[in-house]
Amino acid sequence: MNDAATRKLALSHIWVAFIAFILACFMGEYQVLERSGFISALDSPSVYFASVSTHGVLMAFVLTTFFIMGFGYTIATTSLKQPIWNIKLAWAGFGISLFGTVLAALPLLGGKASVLYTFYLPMMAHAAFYIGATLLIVGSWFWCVIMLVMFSQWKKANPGIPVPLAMFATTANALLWLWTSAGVALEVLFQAIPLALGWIDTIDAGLARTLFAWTLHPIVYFWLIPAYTAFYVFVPKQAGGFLFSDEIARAALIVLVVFALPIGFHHLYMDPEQAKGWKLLHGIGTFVVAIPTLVTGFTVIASLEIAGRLRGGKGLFGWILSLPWTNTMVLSVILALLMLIFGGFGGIVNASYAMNAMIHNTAWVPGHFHLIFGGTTIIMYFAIAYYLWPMLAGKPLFSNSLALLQLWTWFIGMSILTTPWHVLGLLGQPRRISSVVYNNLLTLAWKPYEFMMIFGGLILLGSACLFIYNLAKTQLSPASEGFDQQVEYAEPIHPVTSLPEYLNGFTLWNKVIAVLMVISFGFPILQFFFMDTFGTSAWGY
Ligand code: HAS
Ligand code: CU
Repeated sequence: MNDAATRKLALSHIWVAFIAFILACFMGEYQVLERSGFISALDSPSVYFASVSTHGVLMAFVLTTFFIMGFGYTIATTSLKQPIWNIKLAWAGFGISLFGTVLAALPLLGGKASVLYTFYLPMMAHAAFYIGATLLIVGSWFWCVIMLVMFSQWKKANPGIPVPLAMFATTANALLWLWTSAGVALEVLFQAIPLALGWIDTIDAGLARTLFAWTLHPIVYFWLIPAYTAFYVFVPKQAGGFLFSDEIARAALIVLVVFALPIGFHHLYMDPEQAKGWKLLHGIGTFVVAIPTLVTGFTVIASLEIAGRLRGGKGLFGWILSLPWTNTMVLSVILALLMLIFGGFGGIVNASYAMNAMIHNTAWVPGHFHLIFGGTTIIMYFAIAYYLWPMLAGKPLFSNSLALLQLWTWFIGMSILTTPWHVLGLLGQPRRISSVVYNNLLTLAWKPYEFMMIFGGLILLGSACLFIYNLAKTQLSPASEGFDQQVEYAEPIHPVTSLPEYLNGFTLWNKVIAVLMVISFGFPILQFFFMDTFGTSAWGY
């Protein structure tokens, strides 16, 4: 495995990620309880919104960013077989992101930033929240730079040789993140912080929502790419087979990165500040971005089939049974794909312009993203952690059977939590509300689903505790003599010896992204500077 310095760096990042995660899980369970109205002592909109804002920020920004950075450092050093380029810079990035997280957490926990993780302006939080969030992002840019430098240095030193797929995927994600975070950075620097500090009196809320939409879609793929990386570079090997195609994997990652960016208006279908032609354009792009996910699903299932057949599986579906279901990586991918079917289906409904009106701002939307993010994506973060922990901590995993139980309970809990949300959305229950008790016939129909949610949340909380327990026990167990496990990368069934430059680098794709961004966001942003618009003053804190 990589050197001790990298292991410490990666472990520190990933521990921050999982501490944020477990805290947010407790908040989640409180939220379903409060929202249901079953325990009147818990009723408190102000505590609810403080909690749900902290939960969202911890899960969507802190867990993801720190996990992705830690995972990236591990991938870079093990796949390129090189130490971190400039480890001091990496620690500086860690420190800045951690400081930003703590700074943002203070107003969040104090109820001074109850603006949810999307913090739509003109709702106002304490300036420390925006400054903290900005620092979290700035720290992560250090990581992006390190990934890009290591990628290019390796390419220069190994001309004509394909960059290892794992590093290709990680660099794709670093590049995606630089492009993605620019939208929200502009919003926060030029609108939120000046407004919060009283430097300006009003902002344009339409412009703020447009800039946030720039970030809001690609950020979900920033979260997702580590899961896809594991699908491609760990799963086939762990299942006992080969990757179906290295080239298809690269092509899927490229389409994912390029088309993730210019399509954010599917979050603004119901907003008035953008015209319908632009929404249609972004809508079409949204359907294009679903394709690499379908391709990824295909490649992973094909790789699993190769493994299943190599293990002696016969018949149309017999190979599924012969997969090693007790391998945490293999079990996770199966459960992740199952959740992806329904989470992705919900995404397609959301993306369909007319159907969006049916579910927008209802409980359906948290149903969609808890299933596809909390389900598909996070279960792969667990799988990655279980796989890497022995190598990072230098000790075997405390308990594989506990890990399997944890993965199954996460899957069951997430299914029980999100199915009612989808139904409730269709029954008209709004999202972002602290109480569902309106005392009429409509809300009576919601009751059984509220029960299910509490139950699903409890299972998830138990599962999350098991996860942390297993990792902590592994790390705290006495060092094992001679334990030396290495990260093993899957081989493609047809080895790649050379690749065209467009499948081995990002220069061309950067240019394509720049053109697409100008087309899809140029006029929609510039219009705010040509139009007479009404400024909005801050509202809330
Ligand atoms: Fe989404 C809202 C559209 C994917 C996250 N999404 C959200 C929000 C979040 C989020 C956080 O168009 C809420 C934002 C907010 O707070 O306002 N989403 C999509 C589409 C996709 C999609 C089209 N979303 C994601 C992913 C996320 C994520 C991934 C996080 C990681 N989403 C939307 C839209 C909205 C939205 C609208 C706005 C809604 C509104 O009105 O507010 C696609 O990428 C999905 C493509 C996936 C598929 C599924 C393919 C299935 C496969 C599985 C095959 C497996 C088999 C089983 C056959 C089409 C590949 C094998 C079995 C074995 C045993 C081996
Ligand atoms: Cu989106």
